[in-house]
Amino acid sequence: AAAEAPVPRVGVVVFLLKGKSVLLGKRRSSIGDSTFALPGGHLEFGESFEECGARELMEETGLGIEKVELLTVTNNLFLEEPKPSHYVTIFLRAVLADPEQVPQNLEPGKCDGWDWYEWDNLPTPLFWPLQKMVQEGFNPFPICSNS
Ligand code: 8DG
Ligand code: MG
Ligand code: MG
Repeated sequence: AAAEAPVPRVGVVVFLLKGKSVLLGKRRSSIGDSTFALPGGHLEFGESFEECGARELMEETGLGIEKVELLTVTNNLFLEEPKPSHYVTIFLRAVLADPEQVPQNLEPGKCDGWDWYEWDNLPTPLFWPLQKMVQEGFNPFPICSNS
């Protein structure tokens, strides 16, 4: 059979916010290997963005999330990869359902481990779709009038 023509896919990723920090993990993937990225994955047939974000968080970190909100969308072409790909990436934010809960690395083949990083002191290198947003001044935290 002929090779499938490539099509854009939908990625759903989550800025999980805790204090001034976000949850990041170093990727183990042909796309963005060894860069720090948000938890998330592929939108499945019939899912809402919020359902997908909560499912991926649970699968990858064991964390339950709440107050899931849509922030923005970016269009990302990964043409340099062995298998060129195109993602429409949906960025959500959320907070921990239980503030005491600790992330687990439930997919060690895909991630070196999860940790909290202060927004003003992010690790390098960031996965480039995230790096680009940071460079453009994007901030996932809710606006706080008394800071
Ligand atoms: P799945 O099988 O669990 O559904 O997918 P996954 O293995 O968890 O997929 P993923 O690569 O983590 O996420 C899907 C795509 O989303 C990824 O290949 C490219 C896009 N994406 C971005 N930015 C980010 C990000 O910060 N984190 C993650 N995880 N994916 C991102 O454009
Ligand atoms: Mg996943
Ligand atoms: Mg993932």
